[in-house]
Amino acid sequence: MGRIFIISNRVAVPDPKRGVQAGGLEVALRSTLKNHTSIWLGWSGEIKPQEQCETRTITRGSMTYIVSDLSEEDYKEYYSGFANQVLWPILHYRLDLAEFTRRDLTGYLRVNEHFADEITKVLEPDDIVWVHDYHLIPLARALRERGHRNRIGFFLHIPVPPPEILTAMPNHDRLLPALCDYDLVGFQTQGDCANFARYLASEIGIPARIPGATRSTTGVGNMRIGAFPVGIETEEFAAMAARAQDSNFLKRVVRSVPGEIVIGVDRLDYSKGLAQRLDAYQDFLAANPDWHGKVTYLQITPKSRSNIPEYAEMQTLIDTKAGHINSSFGDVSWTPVRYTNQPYSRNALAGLYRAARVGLITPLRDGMNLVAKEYVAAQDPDDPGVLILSRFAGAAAELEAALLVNPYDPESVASAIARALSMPREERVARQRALYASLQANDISIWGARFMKALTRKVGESERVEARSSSVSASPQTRAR
Ligand code: GDG
Repeated sequence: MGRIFIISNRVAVPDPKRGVQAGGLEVALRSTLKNHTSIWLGWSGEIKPQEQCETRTITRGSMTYIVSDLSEEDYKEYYSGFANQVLWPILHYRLDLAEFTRRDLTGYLRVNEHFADEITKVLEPDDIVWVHDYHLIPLARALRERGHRNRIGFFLHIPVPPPEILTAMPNHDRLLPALCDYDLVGFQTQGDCANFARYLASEIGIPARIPGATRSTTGVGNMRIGAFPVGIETEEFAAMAARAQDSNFLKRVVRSVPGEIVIGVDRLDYSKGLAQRLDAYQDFLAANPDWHGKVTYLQITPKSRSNIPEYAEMQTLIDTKAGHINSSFGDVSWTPVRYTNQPYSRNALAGLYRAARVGLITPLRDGMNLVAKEYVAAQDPDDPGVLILSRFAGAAAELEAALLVNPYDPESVASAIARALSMPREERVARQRALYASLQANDISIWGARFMKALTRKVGESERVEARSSSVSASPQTRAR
């Protein structure tokens, strides 16, 4: 096997001197990449005037980073526009929030072509390419058009809605069939695979079977699809949480909170269901006066994408709701909600999860949701907290022993909060055991290896299913493989 190319929208080059640490994806891929020469390529995170944009190569140990700056126009059209105002809402089932323009789609395709040009400068025939997430859907097609016949895989970190929603995306037929130029397309859950398989069948005429089990794949045209649910570094995270208990920061927080802690940690994003969650907590307080003064809800919500209008509006809405709960229910000695936009260190988060009796993770839709998994890993096995999890998070498929709730139904979430807070220790311990076992069964250390194995596996002829429509195999390279 040649070198491994990882391609993702953002590339955070670790720089210990400036305190830039490895990003989430880099931690996830660490064990996969450690025995290989690897090249990571994507956006530098910098926006510059067009004439000053450049591509730089930086080496750190066995990893080479190739990062490109984006122009103001690229950033607006590719990143803020098509990726975050069309693909993000639609793939999270929010057609109502999508704002499509042809100009943004053109910018999105242009930046993908640019990344393909940069890859072409350094790609060798036996290199393996692994592309990440919704920013880069057409990248394999752009590479095939440049003559590359390498193995190319794609992993989508966010959900796939049913075809009834996908087909409402203007120009979906220009974009989504390009996924067929990958050798392997991985999703978070079997539900996502099934939705995509239905799209292929109804829109492109590929009779796709749905993979029989998570981690198995199925042949679709010249590519394969499969579910590869992302995990976390379970034992390392558990150890970090146990250590963090003794930190001065944590002791100070715990001392300052009267009674039990309910915790939520989410980027400020409409997919996370924060407004509905605050409504549910308000319903809980209204229905359970005995808990007044004895429970505090800590919501840690670092800001994201603040330049997009929906995000700025949401910030005002959440501020207002949190303030309203505090003024309606709180008093001088008790603040029912502590809501902050401050980011915290991973250590601090681990300690806070462990100190919280309830993890309240209720996205309206989420590809996976790693916070739910981190909350479970952080618990004391002898006296664990209770995870309340949205049934619409990808993680719910694995974390069945959580209290699964419908985030659109605030009264039922309120009842789950009351139930979690008074759950007997034996039930908490039994649920925690089951949850922790499911984390161990799907630890992040094997995620990348599992994907790579499926990507590099030789596919038997019998597994190939020919497409009815020629649009799938638009590039001759794809058909020839
Ligand atoms: C996308 C998909 C999928 C949060 N606040 C702080 C902080 N975090 C960390 C959490 C967790 C990560 O950020 C968030 O991951 P999630 O999975 O919960 O959500 P997204 O950011 O939306 O991620 C998602 C994921 O990709 C992976 O495939 O699970 O469905 O939407 O690790 O701990 N970390 C630090 N300070 C904070 O304040 N250090």
